[in-house]
Amino acid sequence: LEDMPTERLRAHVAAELERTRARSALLTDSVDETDLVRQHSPLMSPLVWDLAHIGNQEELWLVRDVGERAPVRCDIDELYDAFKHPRRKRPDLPLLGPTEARDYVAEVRDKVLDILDRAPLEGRRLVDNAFAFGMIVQHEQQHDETMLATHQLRTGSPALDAPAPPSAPADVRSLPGEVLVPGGPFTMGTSTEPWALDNERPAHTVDVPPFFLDTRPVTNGEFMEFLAAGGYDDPRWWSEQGWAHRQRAELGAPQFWERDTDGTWWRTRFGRVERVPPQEPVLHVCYYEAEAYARWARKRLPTEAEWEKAARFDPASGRSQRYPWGDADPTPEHANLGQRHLSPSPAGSYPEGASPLGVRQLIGDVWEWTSGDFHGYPGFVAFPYREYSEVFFGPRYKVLRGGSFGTDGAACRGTFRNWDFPIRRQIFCGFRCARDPRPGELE
Ligand code: AVJ
Ligand code: FE
Repeated sequence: LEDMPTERLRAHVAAELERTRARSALLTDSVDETDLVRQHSPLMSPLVWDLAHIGNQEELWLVRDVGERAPVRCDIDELYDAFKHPRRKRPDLPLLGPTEARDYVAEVRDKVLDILDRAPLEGRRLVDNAFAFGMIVQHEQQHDETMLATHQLRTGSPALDAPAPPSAPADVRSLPGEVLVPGGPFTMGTSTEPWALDNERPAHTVDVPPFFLDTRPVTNGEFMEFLAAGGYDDPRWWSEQGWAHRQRAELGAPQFWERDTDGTWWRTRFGRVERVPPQEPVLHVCYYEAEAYARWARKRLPTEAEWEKAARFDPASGRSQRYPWGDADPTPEHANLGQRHLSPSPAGSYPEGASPLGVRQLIGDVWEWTSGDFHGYPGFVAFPYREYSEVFFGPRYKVLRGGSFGTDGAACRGTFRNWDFPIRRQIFCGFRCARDPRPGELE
């Protein structure tokens, strides 16, 4: 992107805006008006709020700021300010209705495409403008994933459809369960990735001691073994906070799972009930469930630096790559991204997306819980506004890495950081395990 001539950059941004809007339209046109304005869970906004919020952010940053144009609507900013109203209160607001919201986002978009044609994109001011467009594309894609999570929580007949992901590649059986990531420094974060958000910056050196990392995310089948071993009833495996939450929330299985009288596990996904597929990465577990499984398996969750080193560091060159497979943008052969499928792919998929050390599915499929709290890197500078990341820094949030099948490729890379409360599981979250070398194991 940084080397693209201006006209190609404009065409690229226009195409990304259009592609993203097509997905937002599908997520909001596939349900009826009642479902658009209804709250499907107190954790989520009504879909019609997300839609107008996408348009409002685009208006604030591109129409008013970059374009220096008059407001499209100056009366609704407060309604769509995520910091003014918690999600659970949003259905009670005098929101734009479905038709009004669609007209609003279309009007904003017309102005934005005109601004994109005229605004300078090069030089100092230009770099900022190009970033503002990239930020807005990613913002809409993030809300598309949030809306997909709302679809998962919605009850009623299925609204979305997509082809099943390809079955596991033939070499899965010979894939080692874990790899050794050698100790030593690597470059974490980025100062050059053009669309990287403030919390991914700047690039800095981190020394990571040697550790083992699973080559695949933990599967449903493995998680069922934890269940069958009584893992949810044994406080030994849970942290103190985790056990307190497990008790309070009466956790007994991943969200959306149900066991029939034969003991078979079923799950509801996007309105369809199916047997839990054992080879698929486990989904919809909170941080505490992931932590308990890992302890039961005599492993642990990776730190954020470990995860990123495994995902980016190439021991041959000593360099950190943009993605596990190199620097090329993701293709369907690399990773399950972009809501192409409505589920993760079987564990061990995407050999072409493997890291230099042979770790698979670091990008796509399921967001992976890390043990890291969400903090700014050394030298962090809030950009373009404190509310994007900085106000969330601290021990309340855990970092998730790698994106899910619901994350778009343009909003996901080796440096990308997502964060959420450790009790959340309605997002498309799973995990993989790491461990320290055993005494003498590396001699
Ligand atoms: C990065 C997913 C935690 O949804 O709160 C959307 C993304 N920021 N609008 C969120 C975001 C502002 C953010 N997450
Ligand atoms: Fe937002």
